[in-house]
Amino acid sequence: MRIGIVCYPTIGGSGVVATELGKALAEKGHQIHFITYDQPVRLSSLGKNIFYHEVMVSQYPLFQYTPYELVLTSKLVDVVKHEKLDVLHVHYAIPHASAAYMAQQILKDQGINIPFITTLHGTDITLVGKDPSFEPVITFSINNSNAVTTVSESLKEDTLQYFDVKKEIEVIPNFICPQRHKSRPNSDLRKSYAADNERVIMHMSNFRSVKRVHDVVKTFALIKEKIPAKMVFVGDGPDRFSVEQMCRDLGTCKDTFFLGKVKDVEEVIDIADLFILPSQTESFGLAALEAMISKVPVISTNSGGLPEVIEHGVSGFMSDVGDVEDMAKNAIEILKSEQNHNKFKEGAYQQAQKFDIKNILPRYEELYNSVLNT
Ligand code: GMT
Repeated sequence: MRIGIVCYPTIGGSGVVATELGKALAEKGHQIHFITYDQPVRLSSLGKNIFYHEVMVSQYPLFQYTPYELVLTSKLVDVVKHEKLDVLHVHYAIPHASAAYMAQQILKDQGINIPFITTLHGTDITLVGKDPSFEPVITFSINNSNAVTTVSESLKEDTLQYFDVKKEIEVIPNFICPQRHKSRPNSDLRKSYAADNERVIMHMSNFRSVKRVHDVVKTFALIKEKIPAKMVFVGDGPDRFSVEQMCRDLGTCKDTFFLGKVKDVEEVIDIADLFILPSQTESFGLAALEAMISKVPVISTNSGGLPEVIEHGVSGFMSDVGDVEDMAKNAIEILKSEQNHNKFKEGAYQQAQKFDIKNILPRYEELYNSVLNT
């Protein structure tokens, strides 16, 4: 099959999922065309069956806001026509689904039929999508997609709650590529942050307010009262400055490291003993899954799709949003003994196996086939 994949090329989860999906499909012999404004971060090198088409947006003095969606649409028309694509798969509704719809209509006028699938990832629905200024376009493009998927049951429910969706939604959960996350303990790296008797607690995110990164700082301060530990933050974003400020205020700075953005998360996640994800909401929580496959138990909230990913009491624990005391208590429970820690590490790993890409890939292939046959 010749498949066009549209996604954000940035470090965020939707771009990672789209890129890893494309790479796995290419390995199975499908021809994959990534169409986006920059080379996706996880597409470090192009391999067999993989092609990348850059959407180049020019600046004109007339435009205060450059119309990216129109340039993307024209690119989609061009790539579908000349690379003879069978199907388009767009990740994140805004603005990819409406661009795909418009490309579909333009191509129809030229006698070319191209179905498109929209995968909803989370903030396109829960944060951005329900902004009334986007609502009519999102509703329309979801309803006019040839197929729609969400990455969790929870996101499906949110989509049905916030939008007047008539289209059937299939839940296809996010996945992990175990090969990529094969354990490669880097004791030198670990030693540069923590002594042998100290635990390494990690948080990784885009530091947006939905991630509640300040709760990580508060939770760590409570853990630190009971257990020798170091805190490692991975990622960057709008809240980083105030998070660093809070560490200074709470006096946890000397035990805290901010690594900034890391492209290949598996290279750092291995050094963690515990992962914290205290999000306000999380449609899925790919970062938690990436921790779990590296045998790192997870402390998180019980919001959104997280209960579909984390098995409470087995791969970690979930608490109510903002309940930092409970999160700290749970962290201490996991780390209280080597034996207990090992039990949770194994539980995390076993739970993550359920999301092995080998179980998920065929579901996307079936979906592509189903839209081709309608
Ligand atoms: O806002 C973000 O966290 C980024 C966003 C994205 O598009 O990269 O993440 C969303 O999609 C991920 C991949 O499906 C999910 O694992 C994240 O849970 C989801 N983020 C939220 O729902 C907040």
